[in-house]
Amino acid sequence: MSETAVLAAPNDKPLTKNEQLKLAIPTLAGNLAATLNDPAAACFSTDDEQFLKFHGIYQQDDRDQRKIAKHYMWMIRGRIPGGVLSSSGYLVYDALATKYGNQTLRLTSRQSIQFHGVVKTGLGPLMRELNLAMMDTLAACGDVNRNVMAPVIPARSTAHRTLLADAKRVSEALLPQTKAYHSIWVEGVQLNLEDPANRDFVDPLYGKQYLPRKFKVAFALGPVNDVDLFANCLGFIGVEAGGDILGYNLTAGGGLGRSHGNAATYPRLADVIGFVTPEQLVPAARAVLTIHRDFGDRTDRKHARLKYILEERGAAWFRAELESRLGFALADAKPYAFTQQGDNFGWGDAADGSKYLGLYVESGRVKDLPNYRLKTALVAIAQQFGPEFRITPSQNLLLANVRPADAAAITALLTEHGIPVDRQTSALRRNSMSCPSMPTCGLGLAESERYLPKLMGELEGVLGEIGLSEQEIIIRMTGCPNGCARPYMAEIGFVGKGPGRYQLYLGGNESCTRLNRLYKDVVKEPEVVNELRPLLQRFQAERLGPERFGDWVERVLWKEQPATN
Ligand code: SRM
Ligand code: SF4
Repeated sequence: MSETAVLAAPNDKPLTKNEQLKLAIPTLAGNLAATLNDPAAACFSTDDEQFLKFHGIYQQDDRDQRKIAKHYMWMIRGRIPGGVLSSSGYLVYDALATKYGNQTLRLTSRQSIQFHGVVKTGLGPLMRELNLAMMDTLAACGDVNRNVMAPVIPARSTAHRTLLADAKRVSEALLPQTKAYHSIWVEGVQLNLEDPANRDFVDPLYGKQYLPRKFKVAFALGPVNDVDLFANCLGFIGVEAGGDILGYNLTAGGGLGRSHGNAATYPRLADVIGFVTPEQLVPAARAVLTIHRDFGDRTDRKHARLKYILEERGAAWFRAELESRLGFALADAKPYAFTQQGDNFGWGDAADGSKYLGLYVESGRVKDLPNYRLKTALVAIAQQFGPEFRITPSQNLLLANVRPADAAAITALLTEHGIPVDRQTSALRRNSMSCPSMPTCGLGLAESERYLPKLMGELEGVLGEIGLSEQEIIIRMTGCPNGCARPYMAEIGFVGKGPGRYQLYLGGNESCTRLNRLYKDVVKEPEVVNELRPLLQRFQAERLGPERFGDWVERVLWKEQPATN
């Protein structure tokens, strides 16, 4: 089958509005450059909002100010495969956030960086300057492949280096080819939509309609599942031989987004499909993407992710379809094991003799506080020592390729700026994540990034009372059920239901290979700690040896009280 074939919609329902937009303007140019260049236009049209996403941009408004007036601002997300930036690249991000954004950089749960609070006059210059520095935001959002994730730890260097290079190869191979991105953001020119070359443009991989929905790829290497591999549409688990990568177990059909009150939407873990060699990697990635393209539901965006194809047609059907597109049979998956998730903090030694430093960044928000000047410190480190910046899948930072002779000076610089290197934060915070939600996210129902630190303080108090201060528990919070900080994989997950109200999910595991389950449908903010205290007390009393909280929930709590989902 040709790479660009699009099968008929699986039912007779009309195509969604987004599908019609993509068909009408397959270059994804919309009217973006014209609006950008028009000082009288306060914002982009609702149609253009959809096109903006393919360029890595979201039109937002400040939700704190909604009652007074709609205050438009833009969020811009970088494409940073594997989360790796050079020091000079990082300095560009920092300078642009300072000049055009809200003075913060937001490290994301997919190893990217977001600018928040960019005003319209800053949007064009920011995009141009980022691109002129040879970085881009193409396909960081939209119905295309998103930022490709890869492990950050350079400790076992050969295999990790290969993995990262392969992640970049896949990222490049899945990029859309439209020339609109360059035309709008670098040249500032509106594409002529009537020109047949633009009107009839067909992307060689995505076709005229792109994907029915977003598509996500991650690479992982056991025993560390730091990327939450099974939450991705397509995953590659590195299989090592002789210290390098022999090939990959291919996984498909993971995804977390759901909607309140819609049981037809649910989080799902990916299935392990088979094994591919490094040469088969890119063809396999493209073929999986085309299965999503051709079989995904284009009539209902809530049902359009690849995970629903896997759930409804099954892994055996999927493997046969993939093999038929590839023209060869896949080998069976090879043994693999994940035992842990999460980041390394403090100094570590890489196999090539260099050092790396893991830094905790609360909710991924790089900013300066009076006694904690992380933003300034990172700029100084980039300028003086030039390490590689690696954004972790848990919204933290790893400075890599540090010369051993520089380590002491970097520690001193951080200490001067109020940032400890040894004991950076509590065991609880080290394992936490939250999504941005208010005031930038238009979909947020409850606070997340602005509430989690307070809740963490309260829970640290409870754990201290019952003698568990050093206990690691993976806690994640999101302001709505879309799942951006992957709360459904956490040992304790909070999912916003409305202002000050959260669903409480319990029972994920240390390696983030198990979905948690709903424990309470509504917990009000003041009750969260009282809800958890007795459970944590019982966990302390009943745990078997070093058993984790999530495993205790699975072994004991779910036996007594069947989960509601
Ligand atoms: Fe997300 C939409 C932020 C990772 C599932 N996500 C959004 C938007 C763009 C809101 C919107 O559509 O208007 C959020 C912007 C908020 C803001 O103000 O910045 C947003 N998502 C994020 C980030 C920044 C959260 C973070 O704390 O880091 C992450 C950016 C990742 C990146 O760099 O590419 C982010 N989003 C995720 C993840 C986690 C992952 O991919 O590993 C998920 C769950 C996994 C998945 O996709 O199934 C996720 N985001 C969603 C969904 C639900 C999709 C679905 O299938 O239902 C939406 C809503 C949508 O797409 O309609 C969404
Ligand atoms: Fe927004 Fe919901 Fe994602 Fe949080 S989980 S960033 S509230 S879409």
